[in-house]
Amino acid sequence: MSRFYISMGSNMGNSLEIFRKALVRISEIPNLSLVKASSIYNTKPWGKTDQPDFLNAVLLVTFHGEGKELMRELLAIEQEFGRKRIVHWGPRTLDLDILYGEDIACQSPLLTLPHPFFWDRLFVLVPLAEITPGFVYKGQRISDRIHELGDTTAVRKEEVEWKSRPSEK
Ligand code: PH2
Ligand code: MG
Ligand code: MG
Repeated sequence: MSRFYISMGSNMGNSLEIFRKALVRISEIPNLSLVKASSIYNTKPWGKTDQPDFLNAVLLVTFHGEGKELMRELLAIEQEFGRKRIVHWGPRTLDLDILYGEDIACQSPLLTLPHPFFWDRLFVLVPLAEITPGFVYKGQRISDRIHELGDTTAVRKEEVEWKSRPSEK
């Protein structure tokens, strides 16, 4: 069993509804348990800036199986929500990336772990720090990395409820 961090991103369609439904679908992946989900954040586009703002969130899950199997499940869920790969880093209904697996390195066409850019992107580091404030990568604390990257105004927490509470189901 391994612990994986997954990022969710969307800037096309009804992103909040997509996040709510996708979280249910992710929880249903065989051999997976959802441990924590961050709040949802409204974020300025990173890399390719001429596109709408995103919603982003980060999940911590445990999964009995390899990263590649988990990635295949996540790609299938992206497809369910109408993901079309047209523009590199362009607008998308749902992007599910595995950011990091504890004690896991992986280099294949399907999956590279750790994710090559995760430590540079505030839109994943801020939600990741919310669920795991003690996260350390290559000897650096996540809080120090966020401080180093600076402009956190590009990442704003949305005051919305999106995880179904235990009483609801
Ligand atoms: N995803 C990208 C490129 N840029 N910017 C934000 N704010 N959020 C994203 O999820 C995102 C991005 C490619 O995956
Ligand atoms: Mg991505
Ligand atoms: Mg992706």
